Amino acid sequence: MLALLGSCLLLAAGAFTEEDALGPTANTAEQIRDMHSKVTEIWQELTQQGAREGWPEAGLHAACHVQPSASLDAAQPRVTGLVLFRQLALGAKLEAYFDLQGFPAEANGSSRAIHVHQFGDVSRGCEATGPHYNPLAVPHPQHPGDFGNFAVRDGRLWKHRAGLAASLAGPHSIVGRAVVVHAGTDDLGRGGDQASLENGNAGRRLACCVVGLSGPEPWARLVQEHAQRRKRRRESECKAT
Ligand SMILES: [Cu+2]
Ligand SMILES: [Zn+2]
Repeated sequence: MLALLGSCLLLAAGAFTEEDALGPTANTAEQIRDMHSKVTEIWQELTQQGAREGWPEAGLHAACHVQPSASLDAAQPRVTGLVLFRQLALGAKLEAYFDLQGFPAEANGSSRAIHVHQFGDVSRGCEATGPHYNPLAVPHPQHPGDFGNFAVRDGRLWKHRAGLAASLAGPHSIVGRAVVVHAGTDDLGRGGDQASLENGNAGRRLACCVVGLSGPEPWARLVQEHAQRRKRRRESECKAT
């Protein structure tokens, strides 16, 4: 593979000299782009092959321990909790559990946006996590970590989502990046302004965390907890009707 990479670079270098001999370097930019995409392809193949071979049988897992933003003022709710991820195979869609509390009681029925942001730096509050993670330079809400809106009930938000575009491996892995919980609702790119196409006008960053690989235990525990919670909710709804 490395030999292939080397010969690829030599080929591209050869193309430059030829071009220079011909005079103007009109095609140089195109060739650089071409070489870049070839090298990226080889690198992706190499890393993905490694990831496939080392893939755990129970799937790859990650955990993100959500903490209130360090830069929040006292009037803002202090949201804490857990976001867990599972990916069963390389290239498979991601699944996630969102389990957050600390929203104000009057927030019932409101929707909060959650996204993956570029940097896993929460040292200066959630602002340090930068913009939405956007490896393909596309508009919002097509970013891999645009998880959308989540309903709050009794100060709590808990939800299982499947079919997410983000990945825990490969060149566009979200591991080491941040999950950010917003105070507002994501307008999903329909806000009619520039910010809508960058971040969905989702408002203040209430809380955030850094995605880190984990074992399968936290996921298994949360699956059980959620099943019990769903059962309790059903029972209380049955009693109420
Ligand atoms: Cu965000
Ligand atoms: Zn986005």
